Amino acid sequence: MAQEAFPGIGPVPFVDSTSREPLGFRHYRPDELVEGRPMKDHLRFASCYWHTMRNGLGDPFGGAVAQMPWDDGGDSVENCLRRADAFFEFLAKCRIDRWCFHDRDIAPERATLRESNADLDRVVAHCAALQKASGVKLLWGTACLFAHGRYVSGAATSPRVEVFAHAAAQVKKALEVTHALGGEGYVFWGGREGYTSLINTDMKRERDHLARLLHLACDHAGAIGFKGQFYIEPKPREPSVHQYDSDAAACIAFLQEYGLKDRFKLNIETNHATLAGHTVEHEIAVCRISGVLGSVDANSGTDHCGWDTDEFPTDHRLCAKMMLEIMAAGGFTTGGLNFDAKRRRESFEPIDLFHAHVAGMDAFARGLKIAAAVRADGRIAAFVKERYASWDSELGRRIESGRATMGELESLALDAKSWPVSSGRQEMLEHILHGLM
Ligand code: XUL
Ligand code: CO
Repeated sequence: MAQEAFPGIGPVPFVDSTSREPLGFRHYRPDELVEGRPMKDHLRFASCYWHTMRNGLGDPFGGAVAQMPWDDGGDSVENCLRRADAFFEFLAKCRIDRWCFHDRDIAPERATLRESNADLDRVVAHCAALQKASGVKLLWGTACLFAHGRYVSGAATSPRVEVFAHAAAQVKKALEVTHALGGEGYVFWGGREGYTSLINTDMKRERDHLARLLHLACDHAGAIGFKGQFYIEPKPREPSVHQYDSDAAACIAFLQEYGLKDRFKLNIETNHATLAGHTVEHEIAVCRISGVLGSVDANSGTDHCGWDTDEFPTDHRLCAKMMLEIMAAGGFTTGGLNFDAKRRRESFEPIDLFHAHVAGMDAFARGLKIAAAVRADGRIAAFVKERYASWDSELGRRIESGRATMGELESLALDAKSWPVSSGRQEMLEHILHGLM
């Protein structure tokens, strides 16, 4: 048997909710039923390869510090295979049964796409075997269309047609390997699809080209029989000053404008929502009402910082607010909670990977239980229903169904001297909500 990457650790135990053992699940119980559904099916946790295995925790001021004794730092396929072994060992010990990756996380970029594809195939075959042996599933795959220098001005939105061609070819292969691994979804995150200055940018052409790549991907999925869900992941800035997929509403409008809404849903990321000036609950709600909530990249940010810090979501109150919206949308089907999160630079020991994921998983488990309690309590939902009750009147129904005319409404309004408005009771509702947390 290969040498263990995490000797002396795990499987992470289930401990009492009052336990003082830090590396243990105080709330997460995979098979415990919440609203009749096992916790693990509500939460559908995934770990991402790029942060868990490939992030050395460097920052703009200093290099990698993460200790990864299983990784020799080279770009041989053998090193890639050892890394995959370490990752699947981590998943099993941490009780996570899904994962996500970019093509270039798991296998290196070579001089030509042909050579890169050949090495990717070797690593994918190994990952397929690891999946089979462990029962772990692929939540989604994607292509890295932002790291290589050819993508300096975007991939689908590059001013160079040759770069578009390369991006399309890379997506083709990434889709094929996602399909080969039984992926439940495929993500497009904008990467460098945006602009730094309008002065040198043909925005119409760039958006048209982005939509063209998405259509090509849909066509190819049909050709190879990939029935997984496509997702777009909104983010307003970073790395570009303006990203075309800036927030959920902008993405939905884009999908509608280009005839893509049937095939795509959204992958909402907490820290991207805050960068867009929204809460993550807002972004999930926007998806919910449009029927496009797909998946969630679960992380958190530092509100007063303005950078995508990709911190682990360890605050159960944030998780409860997210779970309330996710449950209101009917819960996940193909999607899940992917920890698109990295440890702080100072948390550089291998065991910190466990502490970080366990903290996030437990926060979501607790958040799930709180959300279920809020729904069972019912006072907040009842208040909101009552607040809009006048719309259930004959007049409300006539307006909502489009039967009322301006003239009819004017005749009701012209001589009115009082209006039955009532308090929104925000503080009372917050008191109820926080009391249940
Ligand atoms: C970048 C980001 C990506 C996507 C996948 O901010 O979130 O890691 O999730 O490309
Ligand atoms: Co993400």
